Amino acid sequence: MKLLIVSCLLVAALADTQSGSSTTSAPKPSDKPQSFQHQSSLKDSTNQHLDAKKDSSEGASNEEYRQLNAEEVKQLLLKVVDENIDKDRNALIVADELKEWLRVLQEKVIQDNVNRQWVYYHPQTEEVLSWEGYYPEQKQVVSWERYLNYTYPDEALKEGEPTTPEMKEIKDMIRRAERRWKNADMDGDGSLSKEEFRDFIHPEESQRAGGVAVTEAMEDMDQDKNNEVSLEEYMTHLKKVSGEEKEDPNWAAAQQGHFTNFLDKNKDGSLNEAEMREWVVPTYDRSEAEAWRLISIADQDQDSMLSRKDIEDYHEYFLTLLPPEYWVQEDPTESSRHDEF
Ligand SMILES: [Ca+2]
Ligand SMILES: [Ca+2]
Ligand SMILES: [Ca+2]
Ligand SMILES: [Ca+2]
Repeated sequence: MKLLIVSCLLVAALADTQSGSSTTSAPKPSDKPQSFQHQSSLKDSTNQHLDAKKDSSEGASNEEYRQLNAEEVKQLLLKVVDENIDKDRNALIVADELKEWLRVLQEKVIQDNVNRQWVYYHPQTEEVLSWEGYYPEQKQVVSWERYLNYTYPDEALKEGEPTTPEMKEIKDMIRRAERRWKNADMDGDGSLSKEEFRDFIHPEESQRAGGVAVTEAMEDMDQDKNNEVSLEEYMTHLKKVSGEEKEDPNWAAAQQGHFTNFLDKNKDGSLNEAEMREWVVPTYDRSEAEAWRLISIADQDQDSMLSRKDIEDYHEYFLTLLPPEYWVQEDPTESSRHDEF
């Protein structure tokens, strides 16, 4: 779960940003526009499953991750800046350097999540004919049946009408998962390869597979079922998925402003499917947008670059530049722990 908390932070950090803003007074972290987050997607149920398994193996000695103090955060940040971000070692950070690092981090979070879940389902090796048709290839796949059996209780997999509200909810989840599965299954053989599985877990990361994430977002948010998400429906959703940042008095106004000025392109007061798609599966480069947002916050001499001092002075805005391993305890089940950046 800890990794997931970080991934939420990171995804939120790679949020939409109003372009061209060069304000001199820095916005508060709570003013940051909210990027799309799933509220009741199948991801959550799968992750609960994984967490339950992990908790039982770790027992009660499961410590909370350590809170870093401000000085430690600054030192870590500068270390990351020097070792990972400042590629040309000139002690100045330009947008491209920041963008590349944000991209590396986002990819790592997604790949870790995919790896973790992939291993959980114990993929099986299948022999498939290569595209030339001559040499059989070994391919690891997870079948839909295996996914079902490993994710949901037996009772939910029985035929017939659900008997309790909880069962109905799980059955709805399974229907949603099946739609996602078919959407990710590019060759239509009923099983997912690891590449297909990535589109299943993170459809919002792919222009090809992203349509299903837009459909799910519509279903979650469009309460009056008019195929548009009104400002009110949007705010209701954000309140459900966001954490303590919503307690900040500026938060609601900032989110409403983002809806009106940025997401609602045709200014009719609600989000149609195309506008929802641009929010959920944006076509613009989120890493680049976030890089410029960070520069606009901390660039004290307005030269479009960040010095080490800029980052030190505004360190609380740069926490998302820390790689996930600084935030989580060593997890022996983490298979990709030793990935090199
Ligand atoms: Ca540099
Ligand atoms: Ca397949
Ligand atoms: Ca609506
Ligand atoms: Ca609109």
